Amino acid sequence: MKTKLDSIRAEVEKQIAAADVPEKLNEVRVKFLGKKGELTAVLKGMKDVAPTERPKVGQLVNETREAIEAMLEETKKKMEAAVRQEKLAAEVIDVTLPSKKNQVGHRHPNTIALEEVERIFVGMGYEVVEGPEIEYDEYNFEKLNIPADHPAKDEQDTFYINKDIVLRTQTSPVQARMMESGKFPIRMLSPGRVFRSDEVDATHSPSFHQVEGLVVDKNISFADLKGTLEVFAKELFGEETKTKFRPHHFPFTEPSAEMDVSCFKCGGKGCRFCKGEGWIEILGCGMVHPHVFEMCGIDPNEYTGFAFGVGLERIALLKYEIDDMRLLYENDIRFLKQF
Ligand code: 2NL
Repeated sequence: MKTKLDSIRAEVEKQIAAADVPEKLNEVRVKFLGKKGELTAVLKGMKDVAPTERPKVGQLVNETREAIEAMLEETKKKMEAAVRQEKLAAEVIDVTLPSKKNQVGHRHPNTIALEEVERIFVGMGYEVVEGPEIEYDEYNFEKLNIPADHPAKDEQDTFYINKDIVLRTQTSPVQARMMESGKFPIRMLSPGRVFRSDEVDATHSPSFHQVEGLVVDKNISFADLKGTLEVFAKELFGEETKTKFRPHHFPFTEPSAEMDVSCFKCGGKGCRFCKGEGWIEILGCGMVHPHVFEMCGIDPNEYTGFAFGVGLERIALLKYEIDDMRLLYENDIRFLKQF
């Protein structure tokens, strides 16, 4: 009997040593200790053992059972410890490794220029108002005193969705709506994307950005326009900047003017940047045309106002000395990263 038990124990030891996963250990347990297991079979054979021998044999069987259980338990613990160790090893972080380089984004030069323009006018009490890029012909042209036979209305210049709806060619329709609302005074800035049917080159694009400004109140004069735009020019290009207003024509303003600033590169002496002129054209402006007021339901004898329009790309190109507008639209990271 003792040899039989010893051989079972030796066999169990061998099989435990061969087991590599907890499931295999369980198979060993079932095979030897289970209901139909080999050790259980020995126990069942006790009835053939002489009664005087039974306590001794019983004790031997129990000892073997305990020894096998202890072996199984110990091996199971070892396996679990190994799994834990493996998990921990996989989670180890080497804090001395160099970090991955973060690619930090950049604001587009257009955005930088717009935020600068907005900052200046918000500082003078203007509100920023945006509106739709698709507009009624009526708001884009008619209410702005641009008649049906005006060249700007030609299909060569304007994108038509149908005969009544266009891609806005300026942001003034946003301002026309504000005037219609009849709340005064108005001090507003309307930035946004505008569309003109232009061929792409260094200074043209079919889609660009404009910032328009409008002030409407009682007794607004051309002096207010000049003073405001002088402050704007000095804030944008430096305190020493001079301004010059040249007569011009726009259908929506009367009188109209274009404003030049003294070249911020040469201070007005004339250089390559200002093409020897000493002056750089910056924006169009004027006193709101009485017809425009009337079409927006405002009595021009009671209210006056001034308006202006700046090309945002033009400001960005000048300020950051970029010589081709197309660079602003290509979004080449090597370009954008310089601002
Ligand atoms: C330019 C000229 C300008 C305006 C825009 C305007 C708007 C209303 C009434 C009157 Cl609602 N005028 N806007 C006035 C003068 C010039 O833009 O060359 N822009 C790039």
